[in-house]
Amino acid sequence: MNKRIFKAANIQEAIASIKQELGPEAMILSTRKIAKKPRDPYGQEMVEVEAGIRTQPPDMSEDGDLLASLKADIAEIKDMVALVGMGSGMHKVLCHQFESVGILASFLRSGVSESLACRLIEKASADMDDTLTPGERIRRLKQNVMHQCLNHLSTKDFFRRTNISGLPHVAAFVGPTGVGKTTTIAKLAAVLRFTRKMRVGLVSVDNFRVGAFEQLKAYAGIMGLPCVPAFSAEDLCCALDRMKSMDMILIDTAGHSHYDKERINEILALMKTDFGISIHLTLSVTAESINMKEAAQAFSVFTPDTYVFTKIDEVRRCGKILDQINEMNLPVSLLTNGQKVPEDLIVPDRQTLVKVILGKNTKGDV
Ligand SMILES: Nc1nc2c(ncn2[C@@H]2O[C@H](COP(=O)(O)OP(=O)(O)O)[C@@H](O)[C@H]2O)c(=O)[nH]1
Ligand SMILES: [Mg+2]
Repeated sequence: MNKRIFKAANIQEAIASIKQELGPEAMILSTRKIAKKPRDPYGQEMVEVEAGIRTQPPDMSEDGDLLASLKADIAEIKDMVALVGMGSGMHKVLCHQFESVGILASFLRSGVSESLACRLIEKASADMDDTLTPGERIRRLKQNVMHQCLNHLSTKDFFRRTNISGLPHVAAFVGPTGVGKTTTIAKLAAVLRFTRKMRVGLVSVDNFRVGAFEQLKAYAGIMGLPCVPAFSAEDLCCALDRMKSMDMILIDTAGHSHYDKERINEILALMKTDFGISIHLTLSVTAESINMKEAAQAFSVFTPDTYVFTKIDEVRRCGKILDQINEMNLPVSLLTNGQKVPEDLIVPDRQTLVKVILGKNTKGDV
């Protein structure tokens, strides 16, 4: 047996690294928690997992496929049994709905938190028909879980031509510094202008003159779109008034730390205009779940209409999106998957979103 020790911030990350580095046949041999060092203020509790893989390839007979699938099942069950005790919710799920082992493992591998995964499975297994055969139960459970996920998630393409009122749709992007707001606006502006043939104007709202305008202006210059800065509520009203003939006006906001409540409130006050502005909360999936949650809370003062999740190309698992939507339920309007403007932009439908989150197809196959 070829054994290795993996350390990670949590069990999901450890399993993901094990599966990636040792493959699906890897077995978990032992787990332990490593307490946070009391003297290190930045230290975190970690988990240490010993995993191993057989060095000899298994004998393949005529029933090789069946054998391989049985072995994978057994390895998965061993994984899960080894994990019992790491969290109370998981323990409950495994005791009461043992057939959900594979589903739970799938969720954890996608990066969905253990507590949400357990809750979804518990809900999905409520009212299950006791007369079903084990095979049918699993199939039904998978369908129910997928149903739960789909019920949680919604998408909305906010950026269609809808100016029946004769006024442009004004959409502002808010979120922490560096998440990709300006880049996303540039991508979206290009799609709206060149694919959807809309008239598009850009405004950069900045309460601190940090030079955010230049970046947007450069993109606007390439696409031949009007672009103006606004440093006050009056500036913004003027800018929106000047762009009245547009179909869509996209507002970029200067990035601020989500801990800087004062600056966030200044931007909020600045955007209080008579134009109805839709708000799109932009969050990067590279952030840790807890930071994403805190940022979303800080920017919730804008009462956002949709989420934009950026940088999905930079992570292996996007399950945290499901956790974030569970925290604050909003439809997802856009996803971004790279730095290329305008290519790396996705206007997702629900199926695409589930696929991104769970990394799977959506026909009951969690
Ligand atoms: N990998 C990756 N990088 C991105 C994506 N979107 C934006 N970026 C990069 O993130 C950095 C910050 O982007 P920017 O638009 O200036 O962020 P802002 O501060 O929110 O406006 C830049 O280097 C972008 O190229 C994405 O979807 N994937
Ligand atoms: Mg910016």
